[in-house]
Amino acid sequence: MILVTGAGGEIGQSLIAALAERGEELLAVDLRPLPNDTAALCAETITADICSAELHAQLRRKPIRTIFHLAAILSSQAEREPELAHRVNVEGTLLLLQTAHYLGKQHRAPVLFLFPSSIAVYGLPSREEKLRVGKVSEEQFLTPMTIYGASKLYCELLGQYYARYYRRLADEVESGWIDFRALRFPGLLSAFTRPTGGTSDYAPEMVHAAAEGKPYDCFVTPDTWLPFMAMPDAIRALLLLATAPAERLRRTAYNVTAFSVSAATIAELVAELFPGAQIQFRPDPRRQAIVDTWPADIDDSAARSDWDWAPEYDLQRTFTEYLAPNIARRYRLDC
Ligand code: NAD
Ligand code: AKB
Repeated sequence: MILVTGAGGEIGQSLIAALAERGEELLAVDLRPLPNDTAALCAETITADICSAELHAQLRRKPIRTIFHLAAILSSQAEREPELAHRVNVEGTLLLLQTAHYLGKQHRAPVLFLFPSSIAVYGLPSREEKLRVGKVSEEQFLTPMTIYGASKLYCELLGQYYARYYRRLADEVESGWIDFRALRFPGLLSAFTRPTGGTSDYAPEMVHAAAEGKPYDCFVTPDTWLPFMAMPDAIRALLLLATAPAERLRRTAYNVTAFSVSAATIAELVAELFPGAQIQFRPDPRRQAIVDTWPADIDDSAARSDWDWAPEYDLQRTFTEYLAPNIARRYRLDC
């Protein structure tokens, strides 16, 4: 059985569709009830807080072998509610690692634990430095300025600690440990769902607003650069890492990306796709300050060499072959 937490979110809904297509038995957990079409693909759904003791007691009775732990408070919301973000992102992850270890011992086998981290773990000192350094590797600039970035970086280390600590104990090796694997995602673009609470959200928000014929005020400046990825590639990355042979993995947290693009270029591509698009740039200083500390691009060569990662959607394909047809279908447009 595979457990997906945060299953009703953007990644969760797409991941559940992909896992169900592979015939997996799925247990989905989210604070909110899942959309009906996602719930229908799961063997069981639980509506609960990831920090609830009752939930963990329930999970410990299930034959769970793999966990995709997606439940989190994203960056912009986390800056508004830092204590909530710490509780969900850090305490929720710690509780789930403890449950994973318990399950591993029960089943006398390692539990695979997939954790989506983020480019938010990086903290570039200034906008100038960000543009000067270009691609950032996994070991550079690990000085996040947000509670979200700090919580992601800490949970990567916590997962690594749990994996190593229990592996070191000889008796635990026989009775199971946690096989912890983390991905540092860039901003994601989904045609089927809309983001809430993140700071890379300006890109998908521009696309969805234009598709609905609504005006959009972009909260960063046109010359703001970030790495991005289409949702199908994000799901492929999670599934590829999940099935990669352990002996090939040299790290616990890997950068993955598809393309790096400015907000101005996204606005141009959106205007090509939806000629009536009304996009204005009205930067929000707080959100701009967050994005200015995130890298303009990341180096994902370790993922490419260790587990054959390569994105299928570059910037052009993302717009013409993924967003355009699927958004047209979603909003029943002619484009
Ligand atoms: P999302 O906000 O769409 O989904 C998160 C889900 O977690 C929501 O359905 C929410 O209801 C649930 N949740 C929140 N608090 C909870 C709690 N206390 N208990 C149980 N469930 C709770 O986010 P997403 O885009 O699907 O992201 C999933 C994961 O991927 C997150 O960990 C996020 O940090 C990470 N990530 C996302 C992106 C991105 O651009 N979407 C980029 C990097 C990393
Ligand atoms: C956010 O903006 O918080 C996320 C992320 C890049 O982690 N989309």
